[in-house]
Amino acid sequence: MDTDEKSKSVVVLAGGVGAARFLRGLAVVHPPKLTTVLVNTGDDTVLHGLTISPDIDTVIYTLAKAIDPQRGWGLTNESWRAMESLQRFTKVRPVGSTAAPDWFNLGDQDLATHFYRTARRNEGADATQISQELADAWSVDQQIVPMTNHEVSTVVELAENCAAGKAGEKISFQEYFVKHKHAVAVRSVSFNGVESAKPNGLSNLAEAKAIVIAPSNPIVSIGPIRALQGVDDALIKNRDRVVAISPIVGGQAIKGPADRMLRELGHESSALGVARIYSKVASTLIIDRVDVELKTQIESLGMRCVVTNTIMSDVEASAALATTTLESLKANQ
Ligand code: FO1
Repeated sequence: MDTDEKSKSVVVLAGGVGAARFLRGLAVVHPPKLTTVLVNTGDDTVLHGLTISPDIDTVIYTLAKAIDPQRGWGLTNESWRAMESLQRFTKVRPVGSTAAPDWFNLGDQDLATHFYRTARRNEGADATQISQELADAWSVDQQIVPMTNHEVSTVVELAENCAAGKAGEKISFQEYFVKHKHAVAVRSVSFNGVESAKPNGLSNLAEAKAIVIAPSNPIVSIGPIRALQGVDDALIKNRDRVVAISPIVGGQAIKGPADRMLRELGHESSALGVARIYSKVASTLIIDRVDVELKTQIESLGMRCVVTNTIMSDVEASAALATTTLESLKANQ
C-alpha cells in the first residue's frame, strides 16, 4: 500500500469468528485491497510440532468463503482421518507425554495450512510474511497482518472455585478455550512476552481513514493487540477515527465466553461494560438495538453511540453493519 492508499484504508483490529464475520461484510462495502486486518496471535499454539494460528486462519478462511459456517473455524467439507488415526497412539502414550493430543481438532485439509506455516517458520520466514503467503494462496486481497512477529501467548489463570484445575493454575488460552470448553472460572488473563514484542501495523494505524475494533472478545482477542507497546498510544492519538463494535448484546456474548469472562474479571457484561473498556481509545461505539437504553450512559463516558442491528446472520447483515460502522465516523470529520 502506498501513502495515498494508506490514507483511504480501513484497519480492523480482529480476533476470530466475530471479526471474520464483520470482515466478510466489510469486503462488500470497502475495497479489500484497502483493508488491513491486524489479527490477534495470543491464541497461537504448538501441537504435534505444528505452529497453529487460529485467528489468522479463521479470518483467511472466512474471507476466502472456505470456513465451516456452523463451527465458525476450520474448513468446510472437512474430513478428520488424521484426528481419528491419533487414537491409535493415545493408548501407548507414556504418562507425562503430550504426544498425539486429541483435544484440539485439526481437520485433514486444515493440516496443510499448519504444515506450510511451520515449514516456512523453520526456513526463517516471519509471521507477517507467512500470513501474506497464506492469504495469497487463498486469493484473499485484504492485508492480513499478525499483531506481532514475536511470540506473545495469552495465559489464563484459573480462579479459586475452579473445578478443572488447581486454583491459581495458569494454562494456555487454547487449553482454557478448547480443552476445558471455557467452562472454568478465570482469575486473571496475561500476555506472556508482550513487553518485549514489537507490534506490527503502527504505521497503518497512524495513516488509516478509519480504525475498527471488531466485535471480538475485548479481553482475550483485542486485549493482546492493545497490550503491545505503542498500540494504545496510536489509538488514543487517532481516537476520532476509532470505532468499536460491542460483542455483547443484551448482556450476552454472541459466541464464546466474553460475557462470563468480563464478569469474572470485574467488568460489567453489557455494552456499557464494553464502552468503559474502550472509551479511552475509541470515539464511537456501535451497540445493538436491544441495548438502546444504555445509549445515554455510554455517551456520558464521552463516546458517540450508534444503535443498529449488530447480529451478523448473513452477509447482507454484516455489510449493513460495516456501512453503519464506517458512516458513524463521518460525524467526527
Ligand atoms: N475451537 C474449538 O472449540 N475446538 C477445536 O477443536 C478447535 C480447533 C481449531 C483448529 C484450528 C483453528 O484454526 C481453530 C480451531 N478452533 C477450535 C477455534 C479456536 O480455538 C478459537 O475459535 C479461537 O482461538 C478463539 O478466537
